[in-house]
This record gives sequence, C-alpha cells and structure tokens, in this order.
Amino acid sequence: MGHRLDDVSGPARLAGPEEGVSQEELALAARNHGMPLEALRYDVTPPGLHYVLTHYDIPYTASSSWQLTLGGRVRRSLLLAIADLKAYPAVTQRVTLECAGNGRALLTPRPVSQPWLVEAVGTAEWTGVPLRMLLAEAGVEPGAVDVVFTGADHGVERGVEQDYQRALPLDVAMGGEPEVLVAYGMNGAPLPPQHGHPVRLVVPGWYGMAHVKWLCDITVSDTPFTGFQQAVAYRLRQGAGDEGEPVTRIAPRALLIPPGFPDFMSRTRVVRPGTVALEGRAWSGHAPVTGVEVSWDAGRSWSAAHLDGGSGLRWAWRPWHLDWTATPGHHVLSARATDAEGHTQPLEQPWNRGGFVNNLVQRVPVLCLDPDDGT
Ligand SMILES: Nc1nc2c(c(=O)[nH]1)N[C@H]1C(S)=C(S)[C@@H](COP(=O)(O)O)O[C@H]1N2
Ligand SMILES: [Mo]
Repeated sequence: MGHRLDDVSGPARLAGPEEGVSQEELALAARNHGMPLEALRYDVTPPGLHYVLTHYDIPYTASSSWQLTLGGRVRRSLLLAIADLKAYPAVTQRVTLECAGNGRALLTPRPVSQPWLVEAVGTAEWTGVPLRMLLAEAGVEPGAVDVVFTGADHGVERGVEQDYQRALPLDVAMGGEPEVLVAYGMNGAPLPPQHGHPVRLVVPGWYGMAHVKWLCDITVSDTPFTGFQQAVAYRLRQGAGDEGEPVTRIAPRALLIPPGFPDFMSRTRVVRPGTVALEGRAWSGHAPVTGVEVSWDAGRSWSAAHLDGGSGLRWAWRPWHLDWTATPGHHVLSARATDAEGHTQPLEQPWNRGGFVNNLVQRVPVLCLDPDDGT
C-alpha cells in the first residue's frame, strides 16, 4: 500500500452493507468538525462553534504579505493586498453556510467521505468587497462565461493533484443578488485560519464548496471551468459513470435545538413530562423559508410551528418554535422546512453517489421520563 493514492476520478466509494465508519473517515471527522447542535440557539454562531470543512491542510497564511490576483478575460489585471480590498466600500452580510455533504453519513448505502450527520452548518457575519466591484474595476471582456477562484491549499484527491478551485457562472459572480463577497472579516474580526485567513469567497445561498477559502486568484474564463471540484466532485450522480447535475444552492432544512438533556453515549434526549418548548432554525438557499412543521410521532402527523424573526436577513437561518406536551415513553421528533418556491424536505432519503444535498428530515429520538418510575 506504500505509495498508493486513491483511485483516479470516480465518485466516492460506497460503503458495504455492514461496513462501519473507518479510521480514515474518523480522521476526517476529527479535523472537519461540526457545529454542536445546541449552538442553534445563537443568531450568529460563536467563534469556534461554526462547522469547518477543509479538503487538504489549512495553509499557513499571513495577511501582511497576502496578494490576490484578478486576471484572465479582463481589460486590466488587478493585484490586490488586504489594504487595497479594505479601500473599497465594505458590505456585511449574515449568511448561513452549510456543507453540501451534510447528512451523508445517514445515507444507505453510505458514500465514503467526510461522514457528516446533520451538523455541518453555521451562521456568520461576513464583511468584504462585493465581487462585482472588483470585476467592474478590472473590466470583464466579451465572451467571458465563468469566474474561477483558487485557494492557497493544495492536495491530491482521487489521484488528481490540485489547488482547491471552484468557479461561478459570470451572471452569479456579477449578480448583486445575492451579493457575492470577497470577505476579509468574520463576525467583526479578521478571518480565523480555518475559515480562510486572510480572504475567502462568500456566496450567500450556495452550498459551502463554492465559498473558496484562502483565496489567492480570480480568473475570468471564456470556457466553462472543468476542474476537479466542478466536473468530478459536487455533482448529483446515481451511477458512477453519470455526468450528473452540478450542486449549487442550499436545499431547505430545519433543525431542532436538542430538547432536554443528552445521554452521554447514545445522545438520546431526555425530557420530563409536560410542556417542552421546541425551538430550532430553518433555512433555504432557493427562496425565503415560509413554513416549518414539527412532528412528535416519527413523521405521521405534523403541526405548524411559529416562525420568528423578520424576513430582513434573507441569507441567515430563521428561528422557529412550538410547544410540545411530552408524555412518558419514547418519541421521535422531526421538523420540516418549506420555502417560498415550494421546496420542502423529503421523508425518504434523496440518495446520490456523493451524498450531496441530502435534506432528509431530521429524526431526534427522545425519552420522556416517567415520574412514577422513581426517576
Ligand atoms: N480553499 C478551500 N476552500 C474551501 C474548501 C477547501 O477545502 N479549500 N472547502 C469548501 C467546503 S467543501 C466547505 S463546506 C466550506 C466550509 O467552510 P468553513 O470551513 O468556513 O465552514 O469551505 C469551502 N471552501
Ligand atoms: Mo463542503
């Protein structure tokens, strides 16, 4: 096995019927941590609790010497230091970020990759320059179709050595709605190393893979980008040979703030009989969330929850709440979000080879204690 690298360019391997999570998956899970779900209580995820996903190593980067190049099909190339970026008007947006692989480890069969349950999410206030301003300054030439973003991290993935690179269609990059940011601030401070210090892309409403960290180059291209993370990874495939649809915007999801208190090993929630205030968050990258329903009988019946907060923060998760009267015994709680375009969450797993865009409704096992048992 000494010099073996993973197989070239196919989609992720599928785990066998009885195959548990391997030490390789555990190593990924330990590096790429999720947001503890109790942190759903915060409007903005506190530092260190936001999920992290990094394909290769976190590069060691200094903002003092950082330079961002912008070139390709433009009238004049730009070379931008952090101070140059800060000279543009700053825009701050509250954005909920979610990994496209969120929910993957719950799939059957399981695609072997970063084994997320449902915790690959977080919300931050990102500050930076609108990308369209930098592109306007450089002057996009006719014929441009894609804008390619390169991170400073480097690795090998399924046999392909690469810099982390992703592209956006020109209309999305120039769009203004959502405002794509070249961000240098997170929650009012410089970006931490794991979130892309000193500069990253932020694409509100799109899954995480589009938000390129440690951004060092922007290239406007007159041909569609076919790099690994665009053409091989992050596509919705049923069969290994399918071309597949690209992964883009975040499908709706609602999550519960875990009610009661947990059992250490099983993480089963424990509550006492009576009124339990159920609360959570919901978001969608397609359109604003218009409804959340809650079930306490494993999805057989649903009750409408109250949506809280205004609709002013379009790209951030929205709080919701509903009281539940808990009775002694075992229960399974679920929540389901629907957005203004009618997208909702399935009750059956939306399976694909990469385990992307799996917004199957969450199932939260709860044990309600029986006071007559002396507990
Ligand atoms: N340069 C670079 N950017 C990257 C990645 C990466 O590995 N390298 N991972 C992407 C993926 S898959 C996700 S989900 C988000 C995670 O962002 P976060 O770690 O700040 O939460 O970053 C994206 N940007
Ligand atoms: Mo991701």
